[in-house]
Amino acid sequence: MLHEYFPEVTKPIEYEGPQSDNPLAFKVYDPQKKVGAKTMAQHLRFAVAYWHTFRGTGSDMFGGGAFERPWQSASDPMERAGDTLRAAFEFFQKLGVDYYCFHDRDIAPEGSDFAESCRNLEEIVSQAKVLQEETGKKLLWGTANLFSHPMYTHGAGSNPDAHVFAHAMAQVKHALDATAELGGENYVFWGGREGYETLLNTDYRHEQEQLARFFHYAIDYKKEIGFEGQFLIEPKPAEPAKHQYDHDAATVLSFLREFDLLDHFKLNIEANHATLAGHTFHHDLTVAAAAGKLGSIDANQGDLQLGWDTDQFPTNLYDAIYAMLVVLEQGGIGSGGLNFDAKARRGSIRTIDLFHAHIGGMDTFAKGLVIAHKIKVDGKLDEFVKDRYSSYSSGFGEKIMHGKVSLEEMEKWIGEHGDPTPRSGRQELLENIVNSYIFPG
Ligand code: XUL
Ligand code: CO
Repeated sequence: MLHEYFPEVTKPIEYEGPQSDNPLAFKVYDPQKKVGAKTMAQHLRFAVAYWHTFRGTGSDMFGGGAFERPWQSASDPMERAGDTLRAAFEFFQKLGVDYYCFHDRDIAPEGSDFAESCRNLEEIVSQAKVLQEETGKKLLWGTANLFSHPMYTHGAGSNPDAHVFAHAMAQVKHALDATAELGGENYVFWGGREGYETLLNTDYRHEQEQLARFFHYAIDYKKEIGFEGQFLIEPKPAEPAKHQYDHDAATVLSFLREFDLLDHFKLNIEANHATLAGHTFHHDLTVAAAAGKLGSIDANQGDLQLGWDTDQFPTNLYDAIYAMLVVLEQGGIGSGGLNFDAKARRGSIRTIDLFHAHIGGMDTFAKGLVIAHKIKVDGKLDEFVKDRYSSYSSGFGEKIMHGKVSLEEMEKWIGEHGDPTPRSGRQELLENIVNSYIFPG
């Protein structure tokens, strides 16, 4: 009999509905329930983040690990990695989540040299493959950790030392192999330390060109091995670097366009990264989607009082509604999903807390989906926006949009029609309309 890591959860978490007071049940998320043409599970494609949930220790900058995880107790690193993997698959099954995401160094330990690290990864990947086949669980995305090792202190692809660049590329090669081997549906690049601390030692243009080269090499290798997954870049403005190159969705899109990379990438938008950049989650999702490039979501939330990446589990219903409005508007999240890049708080030391955290995030997004779908079906908001721009859809406005009107003609038009009448943006009315879908009734 295999060791059980979550004995407190005696049966898989199930939907019991809003009246249930069972903390180990979903109140809204009902995987097979249809919302429009798809089930909730198909819309939401939830994923568990391996690093926080199974490798997180609760450490912060004022103190080391606070969690004692039974799967992390073996003294041999490979035995520990195997135990962690089994704990992870028990968790996925009990929680009823179909997907997970990992960094290479989350699932397999660093060896004494690069070759040993690669062997460790291959060994754990072969174990993961068996567990995926046994359980039907799938890999949403893999990635390489190119930020923890001290060699990456000054960046990976943007490192001033070509030796480090080559190491990072070799690591990406193996992480891509691992992701492909496990049927990963995407591969993520989060530029952990791709940025700078001071411009006094930095050739900004050179680092941008290096980074572009790094991505082009990755694309070439993707083709070479026939990996079909979607490449994603995850923007973040700062932390750990003072200034990160993938600042926000708009910056990444502009970088991709400049370096002829746009066709090969979509974006993985993380809520807490968007707010760190001084935007709302809704904003960065909208910017990505408007370019046809919203590929996946790291679902979490920050803390207004704390100015850093707190990676909390998402409980904010408005954020979830707005996110799902963007997703529904673009016809779904495609091969992406909602990855809970979130950690239970340092004080939440019990393994059961990991269940409560995910259940809360899943119910929040399920509710967001249901409400966003209602808003879409009713069409009031869409109609309002359409009407707001209707002056561009015919006559003089349509000609303007086609670039067919000279400035002289515009001046003449003003002469004939007088000054425009100001119109209300009706924000409060629209906010009340959103609330009307939330209020019970
Ligand atoms: C860091 C972060 C990463 C990426 C994957 O802030 O979000 O965990 O999601 O490297
Ligand atoms: Co993330």
